[in-house]
Amino acid sequence: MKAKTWLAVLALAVVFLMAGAPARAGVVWPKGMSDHGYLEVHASSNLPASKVGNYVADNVLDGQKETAWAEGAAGDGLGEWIQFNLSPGFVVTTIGIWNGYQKSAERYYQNARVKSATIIYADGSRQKIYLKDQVGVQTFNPKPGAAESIRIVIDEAYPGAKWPDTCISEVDVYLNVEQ
Ligand SMILES: [Ca+2]
Repeated sequence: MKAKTWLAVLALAVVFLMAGAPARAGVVWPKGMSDHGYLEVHASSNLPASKVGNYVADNVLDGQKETAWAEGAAGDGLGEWIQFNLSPGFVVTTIGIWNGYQKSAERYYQNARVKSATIIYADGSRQKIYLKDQVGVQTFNPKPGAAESIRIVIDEAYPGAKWPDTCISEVDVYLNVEQ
């Protein structure tokens, strides 16, 4: 199948899925965008599930700030990362990060939050970002034409009052069709 035809099929599938089917794990429908593809997310580590929930990478794409990815390395998890692979023919236009575990104000401060991170693109280029220690979403402009994948590496963390685990509740990866 020719690339153009394939893209048309993908676009139709996206429209169909948006029309009625519920979002499934690993797929994100960025809020307010009309052209978007699929995303797959995985991480370098995650905290094992507890009695109250799990902390897997998919939690950053479920649209709920009450669930989070928590890295599973020792300490604040510096050097741990979460990576998004996106469908061919799409580029990332905006990245929104819901820092920390935003289930509640208490949970937010009990766990560590990202203070700074490095975004690593598929071509190996890097972008340093700094995050505020606050709830809600913080948006960043990726490098123009960012395609294939983005990896967010934790460089520094705001320490948690109770647990050292660094958390991210949601990542809104806005996609657009590659021009
Ligand atoms: Ca979530």
